[in-house]
Amino acid sequence: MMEGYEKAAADAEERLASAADIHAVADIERDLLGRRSQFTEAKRRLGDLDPGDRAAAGRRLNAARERVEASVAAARARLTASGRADRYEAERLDLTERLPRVVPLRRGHLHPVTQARDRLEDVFVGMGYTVAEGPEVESAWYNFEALNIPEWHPARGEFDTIFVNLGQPEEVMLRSHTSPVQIRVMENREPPIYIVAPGRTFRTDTADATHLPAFNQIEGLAVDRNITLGDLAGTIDEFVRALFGREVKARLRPSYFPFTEPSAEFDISRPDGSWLELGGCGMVHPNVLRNCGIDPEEWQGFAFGFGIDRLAVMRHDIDDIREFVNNDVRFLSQF
Ligand code: FA5
Repeated sequence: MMEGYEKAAADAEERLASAADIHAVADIERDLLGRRSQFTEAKRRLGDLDPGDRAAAGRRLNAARERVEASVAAARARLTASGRADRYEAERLDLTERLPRVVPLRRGHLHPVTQARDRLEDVFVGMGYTVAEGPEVESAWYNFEALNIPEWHPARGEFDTIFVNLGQPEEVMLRSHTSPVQIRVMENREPPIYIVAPGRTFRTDTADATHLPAFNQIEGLAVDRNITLGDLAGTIDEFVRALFGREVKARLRPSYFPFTEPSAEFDISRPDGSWLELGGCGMVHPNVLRNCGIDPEEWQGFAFGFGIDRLAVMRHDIDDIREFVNNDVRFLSQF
């Protein structure tokens, strides 16, 4: 009888270890310690033993019971802790945000035309110039008249101007070049003046490989004493070298602009040996200085204006200027 119970108590640990939940533990507990268990039966039978053997048998029985009780308590603790852990796991809310790893995050960058503009500003600032700005909508005075292009002048037609329906006919327009900024600066500042003025310009030009109806120019103006055409040529050489290195050459071709005298156009060499027209330049016309209240006997100046989009085309060896406004990220991300 005692041996049977002790054997059952010894097996209890194994049975409890494989119990799946606390209900199974309760069944085993009832089986081993309950009212109809072998333990209860053995306890009842203690009375049948000789009084001399009773105490020792009772101690053995208690020891076996204590072992079973300890194993039951341990199994219950294990199953309630893991049961709670399971429930927590099942009810867990994932509050962390995870981005799909298939599309890695990539940093964007400035548009190649903006990069060219920034670089140009840096080069000229390095040469002692400051950056000036003017409005994109201009009056006929700033866009034409003060620049020595009176109303009757044929050069007005050459600028293919986009007019704004405001005031007198052909009085207000989208600026067709950045040269009006020269006038605004000279009206407001005393020489010596060394400025560059980058910005958007507009013409009725049809878009093609080298033209856009909305494009960017950068204007340069230097007004000081004893300025010569040599200073202008040296400045152009210097900025072309700073921007492209020594391989690219610049050349001046005689030309005509009403606001400069003499005037020239300047080209830069392309890798295939051809030349690309980049802009116009010249010595500031005395009439322009006078229109701004500057005495041409005392002060001279040179000015230049060229296309930033054209320059970026050249810089990156691009075939078609329209690529810059298609906004195809596959194209733009290369620069
Ligand atoms: C002028 O606009 C003069 N204001 C430049 C100037 C300034 C001359 C100061 C003398 C003194 P022109 O129309 O040539 O000049 O334009 C200058 C440059 O702008 C061109 O050489 C070209 O690089 C760029 N450009 C002109 N039209 C377009 C266009 N539709 N698309 C892209 N670039 C253009």
